Amino acid sequence: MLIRVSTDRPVASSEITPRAAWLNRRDVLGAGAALGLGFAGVSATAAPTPRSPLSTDEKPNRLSDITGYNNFYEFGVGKSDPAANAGRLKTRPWTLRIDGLVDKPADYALEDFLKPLTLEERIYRMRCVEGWSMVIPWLGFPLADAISRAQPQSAAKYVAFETLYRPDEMSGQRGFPRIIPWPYREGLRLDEAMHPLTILATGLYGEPLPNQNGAPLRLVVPWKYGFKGIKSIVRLTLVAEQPPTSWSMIGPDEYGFFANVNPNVDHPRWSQATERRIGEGGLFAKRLKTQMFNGYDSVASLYSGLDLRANY
Ligand SMILES: Nc1nc2c(c(=O)[nH]1)N[C@H]1C(S)=C(S)[C@@H](COP(=O)(O)O)O[C@H]1N2
Ligand SMILES: [Mo]
Repeated sequence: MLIRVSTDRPVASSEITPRAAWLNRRDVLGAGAALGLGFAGVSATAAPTPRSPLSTDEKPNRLSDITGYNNFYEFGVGKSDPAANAGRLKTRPWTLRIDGLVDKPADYALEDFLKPLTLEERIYRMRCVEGWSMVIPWLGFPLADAISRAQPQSAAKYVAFETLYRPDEMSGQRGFPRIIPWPYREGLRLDEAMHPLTILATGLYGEPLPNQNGAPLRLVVPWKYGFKGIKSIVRLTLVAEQPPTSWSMIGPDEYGFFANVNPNVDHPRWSQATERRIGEGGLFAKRLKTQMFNGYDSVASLYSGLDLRANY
């Protein structure tokens, strides 16, 4: 695939900001100042706490890599398409529906939903099934907090997620052929969803989430391949059976439901044993060895008794 290098820099000034500087800026954000991102940021509604102990110590990617090299097919299939096209998406007002097997189904105005939550920073490795990885400083809160608020019933075993469907603002949804059946859908088993490493992100690098990264709310599951990290979420549904997902609908032999990072299971068309860290030495950079569960070993107990070759 042709890799185009984006020149679109939605947050140009902070492109190569050293960590210390953006921590300070984040404090400013916590005090309520929104930094020219076009809306009063969701991330600014709660002052973020210090960095989570769940974070990695790896050096985060540059902001320009994180915001310029994206998969978000609602805005096109090229890596720089989301940066070029996602500016049209209106992220306010935004409604999050939580329904299905819960005692308290509701349509939440996102701002109200986020107000009582404390955002924390987590620096997570992210591994795309296409063979590249990034390290991203997310701002977010445990998905478990959102799910608990709706009071799941005992019959609920999975969570189904849906992205916004709004072809007027999402050019990729107007295209032909339809790349995937919209809306984009994902799913987690309930115990995966409730795991403390699983977060809903509202920001990165201490600022509100750029549209191309899934504003205003996206899933981050660091031990799974990137496609599980559904963006611009409008609905969470608690269900009894494993829900269909976009990628397992179009390529069940290539993209399994579990999608745990596993260097021992090849994608049918390429190896999953190594990865290229975006931003380091271009195409000729030494490839890194991919770690089981992307290095997040503490999740292994979720899968005891499950054959991870058959359940990829
Ligand atoms: N709605 C939606 N969510 C999506 C995608 C998409 O096309 N649409 N792409 C997925 C894939 S394949 C990856 S690797 C990650 C990329 O997230 P990032 O652009 O924030 O790095 O988003 C995931 N979430
Ligand atoms: Mo991906």
